Amino acid sequence: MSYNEAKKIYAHFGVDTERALERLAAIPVSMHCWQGDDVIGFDGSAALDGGIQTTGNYPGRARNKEELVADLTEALSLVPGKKRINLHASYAVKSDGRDRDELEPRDFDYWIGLAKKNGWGIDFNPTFFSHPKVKDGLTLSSPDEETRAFWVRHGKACRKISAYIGEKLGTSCLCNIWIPDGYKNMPADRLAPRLRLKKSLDEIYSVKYDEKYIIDSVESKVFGIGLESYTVGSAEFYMNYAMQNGICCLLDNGHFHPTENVADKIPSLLAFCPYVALHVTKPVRWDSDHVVMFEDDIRDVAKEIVRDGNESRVLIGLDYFDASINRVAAWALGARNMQRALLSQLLMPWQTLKEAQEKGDFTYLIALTEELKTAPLGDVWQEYLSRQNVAGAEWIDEVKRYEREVLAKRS
Ligand code: RNT
Ligand code: ZN
Repeated sequence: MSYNEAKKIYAHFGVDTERALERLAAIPVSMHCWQGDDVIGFDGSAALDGGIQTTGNYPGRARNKEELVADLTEALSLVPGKKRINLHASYAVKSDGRDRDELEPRDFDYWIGLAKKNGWGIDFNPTFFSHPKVKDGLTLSSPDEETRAFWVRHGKACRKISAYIGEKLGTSCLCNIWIPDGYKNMPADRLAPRLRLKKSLDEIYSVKYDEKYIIDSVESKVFGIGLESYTVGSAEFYMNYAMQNGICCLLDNGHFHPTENVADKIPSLLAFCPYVALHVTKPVRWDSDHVVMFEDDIRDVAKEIVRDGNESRVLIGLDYFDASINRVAAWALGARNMQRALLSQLLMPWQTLKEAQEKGDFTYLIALTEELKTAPLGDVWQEYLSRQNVAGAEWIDEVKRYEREVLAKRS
């Protein structure tokens, strides 16, 4: 079927495919740099810790910034739409031995230059893991004052860097705080670590920046590997902290109980805050960080972003790290699937469905929703890809070529 026929079918349901494609092209998706090197970074860490894990040993891991940037650029050439990249502080490009608490904005000039050249925005994350200053698994909630102060300095340095990035690129940089702090076994005190985290955050956020340059977020979690009994930065802790302090929550859909509906948290938060940030991932039984697939839960997330026109308030970032498949393919797959999910929901007649709900006509609501499930989404997707000059299903052949010519030569 051709795009023109698909367009007619959607028009029959009151959906304007041209408008959907226009909106889709304007929604930024932030591509996480850490899929390419198994979250190792450039600052000397040999292995990933903090209760998160990459599993698999597929050949071709990027071992330095040249390889990482080449792979990321290759992956992004296979992804349609508006792009941002998401960096961690551990990907600083500096030639001296300054530690993470002494990072400076100029350490990210390399990335800023690259983003400028390619028209990408940048988002940022302080790195509170894979570092000798993590003491007994704790950072901002540590009872050891020297440790806590080190990580507060790191958080402050990262916010300064984020504001600098936002200013240089003319698009506000999301600065997201996630810490691994927690306990493997049952703690004797669940309050004191949280009060210390609160104090640390107060110190980090005491410096005020313009929202034009930086948007701050905090990312909660249920548990990490080896930290199963207690997580200092729980959902309730951060939600209250964010509300009290005018910052935003970041929802990672791997960070909730498996039966929780993470999509439904988006409108709940939007009722109170200007922004909600996302780490989109595919959790399989736990926070396993599998590649995002075109599946119901991701379509539900996409639904909550576009259905009320909130695409400028929901900041979409990807967060997964699969080392068992070609990493460039992993990047492209997840980003394409996120876009595909957004398109699937942009092609729904939400106004009509909302009216049916208001009238209490749930029969019509269900009937129309079900009919649209088999509407020709694929033809509109193909049209989008060709307008964006991005490969269709043959993108995987390009990744295979890149694997043969570049990745395979690395070992
Ligand atoms: C960990 C969090 C966090 C990290 C990245 C690397 O559970 O999801 O966002 O995955 O920052
Ligand atoms: Zn995350």
